[in-house]
Amino acid sequence: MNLYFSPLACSMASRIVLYEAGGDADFVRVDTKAGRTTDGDDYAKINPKGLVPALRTDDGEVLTENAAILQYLGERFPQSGLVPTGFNRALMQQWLSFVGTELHAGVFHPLFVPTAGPDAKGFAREHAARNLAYLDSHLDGRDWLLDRFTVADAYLTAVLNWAQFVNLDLAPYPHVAAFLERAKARPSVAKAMGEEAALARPA
Ligand SMILES: N[C@@H](CCC(=O)N[C@@H](CS)C(=O)NCC(=O)O)C(=O)O
Repeated sequence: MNLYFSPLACSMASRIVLYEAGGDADFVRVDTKAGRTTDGDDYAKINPKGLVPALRTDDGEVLTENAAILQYLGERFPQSGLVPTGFNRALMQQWLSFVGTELHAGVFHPLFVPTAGPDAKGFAREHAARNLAYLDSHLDGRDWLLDRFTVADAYLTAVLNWAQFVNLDLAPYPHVAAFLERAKARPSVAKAMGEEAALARPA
């Protein structure tokens, strides 16, 4: 299995899930700007959208989109309990969707992208205030999004970790900030973040 990733990008959620589950993969770094893997392969032939993550399964199939990859990985290691069953599974999908649309695409994407102007960035910060307040109230009295750590928490961890890079203060959302610290204390997250931070640092 190959996981195509860029350091500290959303693809880190899949690395966290693999470490949580005790799974293994070949991690293939992608320079998304150049459209190449570090092996020199044309990434457009792997994921025509040019984005990480992408996963090549042991059967040679390619899967893209965080929500799909995370669920696939969680189910591949059912003993991990990272994908719940029954109604909790639907709740987990609800949170995957919230993280992917309201936070990743709605807040952090416009804050990161240099071509998003002041209006777009202002909208993103308003969107952040509304959605982080909602998340904060949900996390009041809870450790994780559901009653245990799931793949949705791995995605939320990767996304919230970007707040430091876009000057988004989490202090007004103490339960969100506490979630991030709790997640960082998990061995899987500490390992994934440590490895990817080292790769992101200029040599
Ligand atoms: N909808 C996609 C979004 C993936 C995405 O935005 N990936 C970012 C990294 S977090 C990326 O590859 N950006 C590179 C670029 O825009 O050139 C998913 O959920 O997988």
